[in-house]
Amino acid sequence: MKPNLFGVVRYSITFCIAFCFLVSSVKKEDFKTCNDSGFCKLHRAFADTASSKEGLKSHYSILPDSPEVSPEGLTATIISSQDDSKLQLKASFLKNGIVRVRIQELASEIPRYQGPGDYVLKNGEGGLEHSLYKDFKVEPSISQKGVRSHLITYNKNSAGNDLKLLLVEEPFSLVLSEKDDPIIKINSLGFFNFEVLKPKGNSSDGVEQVFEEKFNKWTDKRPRGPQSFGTDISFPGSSNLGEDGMYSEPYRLYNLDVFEHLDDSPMALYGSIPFLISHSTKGTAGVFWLSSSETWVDVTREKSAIPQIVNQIVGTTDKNSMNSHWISESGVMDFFLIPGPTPKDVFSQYSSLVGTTDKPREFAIGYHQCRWNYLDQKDVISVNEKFEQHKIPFDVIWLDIEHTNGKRYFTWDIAKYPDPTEMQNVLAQHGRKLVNVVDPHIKRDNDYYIFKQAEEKGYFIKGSDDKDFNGWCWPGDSSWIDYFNPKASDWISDQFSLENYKNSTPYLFVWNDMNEPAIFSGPEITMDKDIIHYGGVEHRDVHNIYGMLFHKATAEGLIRREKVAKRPFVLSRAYFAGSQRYGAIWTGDNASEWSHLSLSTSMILTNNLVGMHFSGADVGGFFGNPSPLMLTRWYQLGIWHPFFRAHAHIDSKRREPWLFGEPYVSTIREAIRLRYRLLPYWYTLFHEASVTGMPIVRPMWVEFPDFPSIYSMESQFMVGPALMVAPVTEDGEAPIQNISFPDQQSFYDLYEEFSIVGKTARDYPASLSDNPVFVVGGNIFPTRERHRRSSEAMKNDPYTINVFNSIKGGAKGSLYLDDGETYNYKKGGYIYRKFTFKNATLTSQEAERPVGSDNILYEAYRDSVKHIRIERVFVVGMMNSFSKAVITHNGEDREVEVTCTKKRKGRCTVRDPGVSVVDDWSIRLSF
Ligand code: NBV
Repeated sequence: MKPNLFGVVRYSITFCIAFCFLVSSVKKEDFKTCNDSGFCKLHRAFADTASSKEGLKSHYSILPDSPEVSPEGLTATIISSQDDSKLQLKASFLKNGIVRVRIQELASEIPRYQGPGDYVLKNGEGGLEHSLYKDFKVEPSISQKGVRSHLITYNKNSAGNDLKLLLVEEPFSLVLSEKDDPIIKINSLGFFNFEVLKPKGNSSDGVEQVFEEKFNKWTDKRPRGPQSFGTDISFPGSSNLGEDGMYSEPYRLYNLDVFEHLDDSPMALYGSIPFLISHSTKGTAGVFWLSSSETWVDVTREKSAIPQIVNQIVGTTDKNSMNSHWISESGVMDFFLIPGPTPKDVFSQYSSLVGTTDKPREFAIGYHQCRWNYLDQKDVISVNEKFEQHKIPFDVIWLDIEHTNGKRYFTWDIAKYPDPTEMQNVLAQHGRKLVNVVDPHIKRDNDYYIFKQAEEKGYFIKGSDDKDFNGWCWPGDSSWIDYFNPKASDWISDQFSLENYKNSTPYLFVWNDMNEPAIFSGPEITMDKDIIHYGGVEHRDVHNIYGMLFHKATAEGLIRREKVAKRPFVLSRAYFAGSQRYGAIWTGDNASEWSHLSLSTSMILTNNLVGMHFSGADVGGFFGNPSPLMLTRWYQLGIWHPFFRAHAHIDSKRREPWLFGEPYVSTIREAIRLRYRLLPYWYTLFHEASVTGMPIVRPMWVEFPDFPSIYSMESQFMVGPALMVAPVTEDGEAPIQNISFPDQQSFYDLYEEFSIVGKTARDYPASLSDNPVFVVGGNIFPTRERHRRSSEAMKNDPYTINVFNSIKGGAKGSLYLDDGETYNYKKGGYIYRKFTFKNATLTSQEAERPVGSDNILYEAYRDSVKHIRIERVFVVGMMNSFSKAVITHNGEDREVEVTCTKKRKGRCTVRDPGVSVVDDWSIRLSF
């Protein structure tokens, strides 16, 4: 079994299933281990010492009488008894229960990078000021043992319980509690350790301080010297991480291009999101660590030998605690305690900081067909036609780096693609789009206009010699735009305009690859940390957000390129917290291996928990050649991931679905069609995620938080609240799937509609055509049942409403629709229906509209879709048989026929109830 949930850190590579084998040739020696990184090694050694001695006390304490209170929060001075260094602690409280803690030198001659808040937080640093909770109370106290502390009662959570933060003076520690139950503890293990910035010279013992650090052939000059920090953050009561979730190395959050990455490893990868969630039957909580510098995180189970310094004061023993040790290289120690208490609260609290997934273009949630590379224009058109012939829907075809003139992005290899505009128009006539790759490395070539302009304007990142930084990448000698310069970022956005990007049309969208940034000639295949960006910022401080800034600039370019702003679609490989505001990401270069097939779900679930909802994995596996069976299984899984794209390496064999013959092509067609039938449900989930921050695909515990037996489960997962997917990810003609049903709820097989009530598990032999999916009773979801070539071709199709009764009877669900491309929805141009089924009556009502919605845009949109009707209603799980339905619509009652069958676990069908999707109506089943 996989580790459970607590280890929901970051990024891409998450957790592996036991026994996954992969032949991988990752070059481990190219990448640092904790031991190779001076600051990681230092903090781990510090933690080992702190854990080894019984009763060892942290040498940090709060300077007596330093705590001060203002409406902005509490400040205090932390002092180290080892070197008398002083740090300033600031704690501020947000209205939704979040506590922000910032720690840095009280005074320093050398400025510290003040953090990436302006890029990462949804409204920048200033945005949080409006969310401050100023009405908190502070009570200082002295325990019987003479320990001084300050108890801040600041808010209530959604359960109505008081939230309290306890600041203990000696040793310095913080405890966040709900009522009097600790939920998060800081420095309770004594790992807090802060390297204070000092000018170069001799240390107090006369030894010259070491500033430089070497790795392989590279030297990091570290001009400001060591400045790292770390602390333990524990979650009492969170005990469900399995042993196999533990690694000897910490998780590494440092965006890197790790070629042929392992399937189960805490090594760095393309993206990182420093957000950790803990869940237990007691509740859900999290910590968001706002640092864009290299960060390592150890996640460990409570070791009984560790003296719990804080426990002695707050009086709990927390035998079941999960501990994390966070270590960052530079910037300010800045973290947000996210109190929950429900999973839903945690997602909404986190997204109040970094924003939610931006609503995608509707086509972007359809199927994407990619490979490195479609050879030429003829090839693209022929693939488009073959999809028609085989009646397989798809929305987008992609061009990789070979479409350019010598890896000069924004250009075309005209010999291969003689008329790119015509090519895009042909696709558009079929309701389809094109995506081109635009990488961040710019070929150093005086005849290349992008290079020339960027060089003249001084927009490139500078090297240590103050000349444009020159590194090696696909085009040979290359330079990189400095997105920290707002003018440079703006300029690159302009390069996506229809005038500047020659042969581009509004049907062209973009893919940002290699934006970690990947630099073949750099340390660990990336940029040197001591490079200085615009504004004097060292790359070390901002490495993990570089890729996001390129993603953002690209998305802005696409928004701007038409007179009426349209939503962009940009796929990025690198990402950080906040990237969800700019587009989708994918999990990078996976392999055609069974282990990578199941791993993809682990990675995508993790990304969904940490707000990066629009993510997917290369269907088929990037490296290698999948067997027809593996490819089919991969499609059957891929349709359940928010971003659904097939992709393949240039050396892999062609693998468009029809190349494999029967029964594979039909099975793949069925899978893709199922994705398209469910697009209204997916689009509604994307809408809800964009408002609430709820993950689109969810680990089981999010929907069933009180069932510890499924906490670690990733072999089954939820797509929204209604569908539980149990994908087949192993070889064999008909492997037996052991499927769990965690609640005393009705689960219905999506295809057969029989219900399973009160069973905890069941064995299913899964033959090739089986793609096990179960509907959780109590849900209603919309589908569109006509097979079309693309999502655009479905726009006017009628809806089917699928009602699945809960065990007690009754169900609810929703349907969201808008024009799928503009921002009119922001001003009310959308339809959002809520469905309820109660007492044999299905009701459609308008969901609450935000105050200030524009009625004109609403009316206009409503008018444009009012012809779209509900063509069918299925109600599954009915005890009785009904013969008619009474439709109440526009103040009138009408009767229509109903057919009920016992065979299908009591399924009743109302055909053509004669109601529009935009109206209020009810359908009452009657005898
Ligand atoms: O642009 C080529 C590939 C691309 O197909 C892939 O999806 C990216 O992850 N790219 C990496 C660079 C080369 C990888 C070997």
